[in-house]
Amino acid sequence: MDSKLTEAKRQWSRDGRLLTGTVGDPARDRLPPGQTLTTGFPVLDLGAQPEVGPERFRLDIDGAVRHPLSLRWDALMALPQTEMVSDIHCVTQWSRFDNHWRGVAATTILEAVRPLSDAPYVILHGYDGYMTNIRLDQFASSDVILAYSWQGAALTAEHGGPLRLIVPRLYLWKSAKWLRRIEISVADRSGFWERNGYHNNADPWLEERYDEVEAT
Ligand SMILES: Nc1nc2c(c(=O)[nH]1)N[C@H]1C(S)=C(S)[C@@H](COP(=O)(O)O)O[C@H]1N2
Ligand SMILES: [Mo]
Repeated sequence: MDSKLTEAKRQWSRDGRLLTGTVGDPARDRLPPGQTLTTGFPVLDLGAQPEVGPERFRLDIDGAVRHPLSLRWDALMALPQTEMVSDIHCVTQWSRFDNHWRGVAATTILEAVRPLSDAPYVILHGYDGYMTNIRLDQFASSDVILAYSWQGAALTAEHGGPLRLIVPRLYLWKSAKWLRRIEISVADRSGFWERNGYHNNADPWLEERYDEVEAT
């Protein structure tokens, strides 16, 4: 999956592009450093938007867990449902406030599968082959949701429908679209953008856009 896009992004990473060199404070500001507010909802992905109808849909939650699950759409809907409102921040510098999501809380999933105590990482897999990694404590945050609805309507395929993850406290590349598998893992493993120069941790308030790059 190498391309002009990933080469350009690796160059940005080497150059430290977009870095302002400031640290944001979520208690004081709503917009993280270097971000611009948008009211639209740009679409960003690797270009292959898979069609995942309810028949084909499966969500596996497996790896280092006591009770692995392979959920069909109906089984997912039978879990407790919730609604959340959050701001999202994309590394390409747009942020969007007050996104209303409906779905299943990540904490609900974790209660069902029960991760083993020595497994502190989560690897997220999309139907398009996309992968990204976060820590289990980040995934277990009460604002993380497996979302199938945005602003009161079914999540569109271009934004990751039928089901995507939303991790509002991290840059949006950590929020896997077309969610296929949640793998609880003993070891950390870099995902697609993490291997292409993006920061492993992705905290927008610390401007963790790129790996090992100092702001200039
Ligand atoms: N499965 C999958 N998830 C993905 C991506 C992708 O290519 N495939 N791109 C990521 C990136 S880089 C971004 S910025 C956000 C964009 O989400 P949006 O298109 O809804 O704005 O999705 C993330 N999740
Ligand atoms: Mo992105």
